[in-house]
Amino acid sequence: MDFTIPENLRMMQETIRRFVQRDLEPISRQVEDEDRIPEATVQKMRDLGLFGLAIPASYGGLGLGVLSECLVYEELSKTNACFRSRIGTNNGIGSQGIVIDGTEEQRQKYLPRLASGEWTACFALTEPEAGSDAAAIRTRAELRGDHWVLNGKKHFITNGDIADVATVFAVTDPEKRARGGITAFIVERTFPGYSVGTIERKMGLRGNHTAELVFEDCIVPRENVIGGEAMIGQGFKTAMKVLDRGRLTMGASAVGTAQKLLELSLDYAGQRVQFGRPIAQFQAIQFMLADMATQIYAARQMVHHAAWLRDQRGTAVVKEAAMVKLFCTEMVNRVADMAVQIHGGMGYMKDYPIERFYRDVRLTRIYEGTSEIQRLVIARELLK
Ligand code: COS
Repeated sequence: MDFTIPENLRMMQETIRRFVQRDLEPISRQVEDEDRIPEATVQKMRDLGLFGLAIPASYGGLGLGVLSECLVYEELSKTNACFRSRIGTNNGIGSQGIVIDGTEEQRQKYLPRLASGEWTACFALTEPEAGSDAAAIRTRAELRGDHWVLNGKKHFITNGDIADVATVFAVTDPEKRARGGITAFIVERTFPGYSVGTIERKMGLRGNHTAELVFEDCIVPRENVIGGEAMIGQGFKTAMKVLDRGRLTMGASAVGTAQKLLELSLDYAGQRVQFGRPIAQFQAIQFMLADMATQIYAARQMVHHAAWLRDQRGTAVVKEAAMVKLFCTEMVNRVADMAVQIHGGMGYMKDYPIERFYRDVRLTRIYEGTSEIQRLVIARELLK
């Protein structure tokens, strides 16, 4: 066994680390206050190729393997979560349907624009009546002549307000649903009948928005079924495959954020004096630091191994990906809680980044599949 991270990946990690320290972290507070990322920063992210990390090089992306991508997300998650979220849908759920199941024409048409960051993608599965039970979606698609007509509403769509193109899941056969009755479509913002609804107000992740998408007799060309005519009815499987991949990068992000919280806590505990000594000298604080570090270590090894396994196999690692999402996101929530505790009253104040991390990490146990759904997926795999 060799656990060494190859030199080229370490260099890439170093580049992202510097970018986070120089360009992102200094504005993380401003982004939180203004609830938007400055366009100049988005441009720097484009210039670094961050929008195309996971898009194959033949379509203009960096074509990174999953392990490399995880290393990038680990670094990128040591600052305000909105930066990762901004590029996340182009690399992950917004584009991977096209990467995994798209036709050659679809890949050539859409992926280069997403890889460059010229266009933003989003993933429109969730609906008011269908969250964890994704097969219960109601958005309908009907074939009329040479185009599909979509009607329905999606919500909680990350980057939905700014997306130029959406991967939309709709029911094409209500009898079959998840087994042959849900189809994935590529829907451009400019297609007639497509509109952005309410921009939702959330607990955290300021600087990155989630929105409703509304389809009212939305006209979608026949050629925009992901994977072409042969894939009509196969959209549920496409969604599942896309989510499997995202669970690994989600785990990596949790590790990065947890590492940052540990570093902030170590600094604070070394400086904060109570009872005449830095609080780091008290065993109560030391035990929390030790627990944080131990859990991060375990989570990081898990992410790296599962990502490596995925790169080796070239196909989904369903059980391991769900385990990674479950363990790492639960871990970062425990770490964030301890970080607040170590910082005491300061951890609760807006002047410190701790409270922002605490709010932002709460979402990781919910989106892209709740912890309960991960357990369900793991158990099903075990019992197969
Ligand atoms: N990869 C490929 N195909 C998969 C798959 C996967 N990981 N998981 C399921 N499928 C296939 C199944 O094999 C089945 O097809 P066949 O009958 O041809 O074998 C079909 O999809 C239906 O699967 P299943 O019976 O498991 O569907 P369920 O309705 O029971 O739902 C869960 C399964 C709960 C796993 C699914 O609804 C889910 O993932 N929910 C969470 C959704 C989510 O993460 N939402 C977050 C918001 S989107 S960012």
